[in-house]
Amino acid sequence: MRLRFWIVNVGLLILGVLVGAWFLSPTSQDQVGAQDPLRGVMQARNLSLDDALAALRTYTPTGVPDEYIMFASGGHSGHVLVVGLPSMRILKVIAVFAPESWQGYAVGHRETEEILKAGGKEITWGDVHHPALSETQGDYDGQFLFVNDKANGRVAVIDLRDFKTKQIVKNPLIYSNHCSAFVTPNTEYIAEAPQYSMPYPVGTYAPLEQYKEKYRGPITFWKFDRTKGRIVPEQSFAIELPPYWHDLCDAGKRVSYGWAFCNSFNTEMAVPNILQMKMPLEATTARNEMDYLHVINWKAAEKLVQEGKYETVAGMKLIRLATAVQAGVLYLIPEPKSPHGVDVSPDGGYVVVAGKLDPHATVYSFQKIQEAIQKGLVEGKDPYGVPILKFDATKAAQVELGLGPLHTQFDDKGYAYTSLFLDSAVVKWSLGEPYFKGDKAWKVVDKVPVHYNIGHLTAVHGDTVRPRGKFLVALNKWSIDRFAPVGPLHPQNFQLIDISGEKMQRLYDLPIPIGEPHYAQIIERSLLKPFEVYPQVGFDPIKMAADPAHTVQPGKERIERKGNTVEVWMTAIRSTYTPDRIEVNQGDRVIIHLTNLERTRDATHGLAIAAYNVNLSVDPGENATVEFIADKPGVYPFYCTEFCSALHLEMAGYLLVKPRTQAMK
Ligand code: CUK
Ligand code: CUA
Repeated sequence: MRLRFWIVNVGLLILGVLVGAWFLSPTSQDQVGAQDPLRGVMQARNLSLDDALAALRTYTPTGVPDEYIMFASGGHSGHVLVVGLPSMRILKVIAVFAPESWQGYAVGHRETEEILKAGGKEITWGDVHHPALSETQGDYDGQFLFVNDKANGRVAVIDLRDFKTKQIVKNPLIYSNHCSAFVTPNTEYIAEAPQYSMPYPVGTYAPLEQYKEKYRGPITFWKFDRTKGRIVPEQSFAIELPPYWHDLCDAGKRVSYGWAFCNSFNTEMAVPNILQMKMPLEATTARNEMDYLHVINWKAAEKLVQEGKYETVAGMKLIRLATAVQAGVLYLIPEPKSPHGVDVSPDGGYVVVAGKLDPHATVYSFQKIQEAIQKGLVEGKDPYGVPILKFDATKAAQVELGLGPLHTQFDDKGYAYTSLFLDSAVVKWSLGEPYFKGDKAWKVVDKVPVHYNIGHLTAVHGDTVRPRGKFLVALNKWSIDRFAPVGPLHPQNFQLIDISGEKMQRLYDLPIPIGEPHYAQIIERSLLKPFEVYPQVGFDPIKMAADPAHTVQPGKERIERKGNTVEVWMTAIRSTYTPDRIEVNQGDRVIIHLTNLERTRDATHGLAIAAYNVNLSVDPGENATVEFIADKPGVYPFYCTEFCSALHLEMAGYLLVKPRTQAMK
């Protein structure tokens, strides 16, 4: 009985397995698809198991928000990109240094045009390299984002309650910043140092023959007022640095709080002269075997300013080089030539410097740096009298990583990840104590190819005191053959990499078709608390408060004339402008205050007056003001640029500008 039971059952089991295997074996695609839809799709689309797993790890169903948000520099588009992870969906482009018509940024809108003008001359583009999220105790707090404009020496403040630019400051001392924006651990300051040293203040002339005497590379610490959400230039200060070309900085954290580390190149102080010297700058700036890491005690510098030990140059408090050296604010340490990238480990104990022309990462120990300072372990002074600490006395390790190491990020397990530009790869390696001990420390453990020419890389909270691991994005300069061809100007390529396991796994390629991103930062989405609509009708996004003086209440819409100024008090609600007819005389100054009365999410209205180069984007509850001189006579329709309702095409009106001759009558 029992034997028969077993024979029958085992027989049935074997039959079942055979039948199952027959069904699942690759026959026609339709058959497979019917039996196992996943395998059917994989076969139809020629996907490997790894491809399918990558898709499953990144796919995010509709209505499900991403877990992480990446703020990426938009390079020379002048904008910032907002991308959700792991889906890699682009969520927003934040206009910063260039007019942007979708957001109505600096195209007629009075306040944003003012922001963009900061710096005097009208400049309509910028070159964003490094976004920096505001930090509290060394970790992102989700309140503000700062970005630099490498081209013009500017820094911008973005408020993450509405993802809009609030302020742009122009540095009076420098052009072409690069070491920026970097925040200190409590966002006390936003650092900004120049790429290319020059005579200061901006506008000062000195021939290149006087480079060593007249050129300098001051680093500025912009004071940030969190409650106002603004940089306060009057409370900011700068420290004069030698005329090297400053690359990047990172603020010390935890044990190294109060310090900043900036690397530099062209310590040769070479100046361009290719026609006569027959030598390009790329050769003349790479002659020295070593360049200098700058070690800056910004807390001590702050104290010097409080004691009044500064001069004011073009409105900026400036600590002279000699004062800084005397007060122990500034030291140099040799670093392998032409470095790029400096990154402080999460515990603040190590400073990692990569060398474009050196296959190693050089790691300095903060503790050893402090000991070298205390014991006076110096190997001399640079031509400006800055003490140079001994390389061997400050070095913790040199780790051979591969060709063209640039930037480093960290995870939650004690590993560092460095981009290799020439190898087109990301390399994962272990830090030393307290993370790893003995022969487990300072070891390369994994390497993954990326496509191609990676610059920066960024991991989740990867440059903070508390990296989260999980994901890393490689910001690749070239995409070459990764996407369908779209002409000779190719997109850049963001590659999402899973770093949660021992081995890194590439998951997704995102083409970036705007500007050239440099750095990015990834924050947990739960830390961001943006408005869904503005908190009340009549909200001014620049003041981040209600603006009763310019709010137009429904029923109070009107047009007022005072001399040659015509002031229009207008409301917008689906699908009507009130008033919808504006009649002025040629030469009148026209001011339009527009209040969007909507309280519904996403009910944004536009206002396009194309003849006057105006387009507003007014979000629910927002107030906006437009001002222009009606110098062109004629009849100009205006309309709403956001498809806001079924009758959106009816949301329109006419601006009539009576010619001067007729207006006289
Ligand atoms: S930089 Cu572009 S790859 Cu301006 Cu931070 Cu290194
Ligand atoms: Cu309002 Cu379309």
